Amino acid sequence: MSRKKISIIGGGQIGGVLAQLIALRQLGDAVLFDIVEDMPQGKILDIAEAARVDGFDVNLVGTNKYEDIKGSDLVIVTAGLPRKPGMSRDDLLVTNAKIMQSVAENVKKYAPGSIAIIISNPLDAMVTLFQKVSGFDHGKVLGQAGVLDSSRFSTFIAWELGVSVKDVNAMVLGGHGDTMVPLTRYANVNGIPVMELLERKYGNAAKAKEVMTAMVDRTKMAGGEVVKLLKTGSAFYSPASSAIAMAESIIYDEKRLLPVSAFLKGEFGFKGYYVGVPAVLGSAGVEKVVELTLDDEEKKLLDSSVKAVESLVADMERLGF
Ligand code: A3D
Repeated sequence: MSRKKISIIGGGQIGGVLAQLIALRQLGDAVLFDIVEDMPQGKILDIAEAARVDGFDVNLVGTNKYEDIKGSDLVIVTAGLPRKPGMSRDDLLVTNAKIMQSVAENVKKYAPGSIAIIISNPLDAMVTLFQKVSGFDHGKVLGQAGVLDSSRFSTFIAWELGVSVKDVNAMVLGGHGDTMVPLTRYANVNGIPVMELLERKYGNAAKAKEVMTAMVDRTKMAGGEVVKLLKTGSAFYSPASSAIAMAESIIYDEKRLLPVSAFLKGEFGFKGYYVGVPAVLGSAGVEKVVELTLDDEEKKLLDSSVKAVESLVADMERLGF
């Protein structure tokens, strides 16, 4: 099997970590593109010079020329401003929409056969815009958010219960914003419901619920917690790792069922929007959106999360994007 070609658009904090992870895992040949002169070349040179020590052997290119992404199998887009303390993801809308428009035009021109994973915020709106401008099939454009939000939720559960995070399964659905929906009822440790384990730990249901609510709230605000500590940007290690999990499922046709921002054609009762839902990822991109039974409360939460995405997309369209 010849090596896949993966292009990263935006060589900032997330882009740099992505390039290093692709090299370390020998996931494919990587191209790191940025508009800042010499910066992607510098990062790639730095990563490439660790090849002997790390033991990887793939081609790595840093560039300011879109021509270099020609023939890419996969494109990962991180171009755009990150949040600063006090900003919401939605505050990035206008600036990042302009950037996303030019990125999508160039990916369409130079890598028309690729699958695109979008990471730039506000996530669900940026995925929508990339698909609209590129004209790519909906299943070939998807957004990374749910894998990270779910990993954050799983981490908090593992810390609370004193178990390995490897045994925690927890999913977060909905838009990538304050209205995201951590599915508490489905969260489990190797099949044992987290709520049951919390009730055993605390000996009463009310306290268990209170602890779960605190973990849900921390998950929703987890991006902001990191922004507040970093002061100069937002999370970048964990978003990069999350996109790599999606890239691996696509490149190796693993058919992993992961929560991603995928286009809905009636699933969960919604049509025409990109929203975080469980989906099977394989060599064709999003191969299937997987529905699950939601109770009334969960439906209400997902509904208001989709409404928030709808209103953001409407704002974007009103602004001419
Ligand atoms: P940062 O380190 O600023 O990198 C962004 C890069 O984009 C910079 O190097 C810019 O030079 C580059 N850039 C700007 N305009 C263009 C353009 N027109 N073409 C190509 N490159 C351009 O930010 P980051 O890497 O920390 O974050 C990147 C994006 O990801 C931001 O929008 C964040 O809000 C977002 N983000 C998303 C998540 C999710 O889970 C969805 C998590 C964390 C950050």
